[in-house]
Amino acid sequence: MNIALPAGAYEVRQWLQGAAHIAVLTGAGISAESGVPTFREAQTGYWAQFRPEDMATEAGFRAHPRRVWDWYQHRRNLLAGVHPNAGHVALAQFQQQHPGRLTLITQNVDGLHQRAGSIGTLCLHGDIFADRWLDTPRNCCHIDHAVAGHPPYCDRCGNLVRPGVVWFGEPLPYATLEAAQQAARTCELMLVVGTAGAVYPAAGLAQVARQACARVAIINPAASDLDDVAHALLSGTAGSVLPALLAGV
Ligand code: BV8
Repeated sequence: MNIALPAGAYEVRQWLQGAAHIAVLTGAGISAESGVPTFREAQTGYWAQFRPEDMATEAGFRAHPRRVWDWYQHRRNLLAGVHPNAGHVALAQFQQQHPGRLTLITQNVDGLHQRAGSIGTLCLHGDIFADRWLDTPRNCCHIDHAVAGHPPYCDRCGNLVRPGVVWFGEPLPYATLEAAQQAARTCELMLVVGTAGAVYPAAGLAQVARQACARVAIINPAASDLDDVAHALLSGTAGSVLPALLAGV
């Protein structure tokens, strides 16, 4: 294999070759090379412009529904113009070539893993393209009958439409989190790709894998809060490291 790999990658490839079950946890960084801003990077991250508690909480939405709705619409519009990158594609191709061997867990809501062809993706934080009513279960009308607005609303009961993502302070979908924890407990190797490791319980999955005696390898061009959980740190981008790492395994 003549593709440049960062230090430590050959050892991780050996772990990959020997692993019957691999878990992969991804964060916003895997979509960076698709042109999607990450959250916490100081210069360009979304949070550099906004406070998370203002934009990704129910309280923030109730306080300023238009501002939060328009921020999500801005992100949806941006996502409509981007494509999965080589990192997303490498994971999807591995899943297709090795059915059932790789469980993909993502914190991302952008849908790029699914668009790359990944199957059974465990979306811990929901889907930015899914809408739902803010107040449930008020069965006043079907969400498809919401009146257009910023945000759309029910003109009979005033319920608001909100993005179908998991905001801070909200529980993760139980079955999805359970499946992710099971994958972390039973894998021989966990790849942690493109996450600062600051958001829980998602970030805790790396520790779960480690405690279950799995090898943990991080792929990230920078340090992360999970570095001390890892057996290997591969310094590089998802779009360059994943294709080289997974090719021919
Ligand atoms: C909950 C959806 C309980 C919305 C998001 C334990 C300890 C401490 C705190 C808590 C804890 N348990 C719970 C909490 C509170 C909170 C939390 O974790 N707070 C943190 C900030 C301290 N967690 C919650 O509130 C969670 N809910 O626990 O509920 C509960 C139970 C029952 C009943 C009621 C309540 C919910 C958290 C989910 C929040 N929603 N997103 C949206 O997207 O708009 S989080 C948001 O952050 C995104 O999902 C994002 O993916 C995620 C994590 O960020 P990262 O993916 O890591 O992105 P970031 O920008 O930070 O980093 C990018 C990384 O990529 C960097 O490291 C960079 O170096 C790297 N990179 C850049 N380029 C590349 C690259 N890597 C590879 N290649 C590249 N090219």
